Amino acid sequence: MTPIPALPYEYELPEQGVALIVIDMQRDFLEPGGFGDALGNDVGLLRAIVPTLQQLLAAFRAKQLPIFHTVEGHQADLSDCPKSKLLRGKGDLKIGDLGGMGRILVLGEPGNGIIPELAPLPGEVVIPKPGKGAFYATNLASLLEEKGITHLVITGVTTEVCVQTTMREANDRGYECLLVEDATESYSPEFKQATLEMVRAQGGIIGWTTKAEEIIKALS
Ligand code: C5J
Repeated sequence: MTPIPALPYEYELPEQGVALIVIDMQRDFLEPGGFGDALGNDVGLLRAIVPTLQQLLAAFRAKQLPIFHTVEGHQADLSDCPKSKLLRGKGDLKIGDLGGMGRILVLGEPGNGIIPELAPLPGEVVIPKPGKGAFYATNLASLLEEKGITHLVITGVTTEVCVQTTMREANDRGYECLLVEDATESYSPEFKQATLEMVRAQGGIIGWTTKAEEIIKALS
């Protein structure tokens, strides 16, 4: 174990049994014409974390530690999209409609692809997920168990939606979760800040937060 500076106190990073989780760095959320854009967000804001994520990916790859990418998306017939999610919001474009990058939030469409700068390498798992949390209706739990993972380094977008939901799901399942402050982003800076604070409140009720450089230093 390597203790690394974190909040609310040091996080013990193991040499094995740790995985990097990269949540929903897909064109749907980062580029014009996708789901994030359809909901009225400034999608350019999320690009700030791309260089940091590239560094984290390189550090995990160098140590041959497991990496899991997720993408939020639905089957083409939308059979895995609850009506509540389908009908939510008052935008012009809804899930399944044809947007600027194919059908919005549908698996396999151009907009559903991970941005090229963060493209998964062969051997890295990409988990399609119909919900906000990466454990809901996916095989993530069994894959983590197979690999003996106990510690999760969590990154991606958006901090207060899919990232936070996944971290809460993981925490309830007993994982030691570390959220990387400069490798997660939100369309709303105040929501990001609030999420970081609520995760590490009450002695780390959901887990820890730290900066990417602390993890990279510990791994190198
Ligand atoms: C959202 C996500 N915000 N990846 N998805 O709908 O956070």
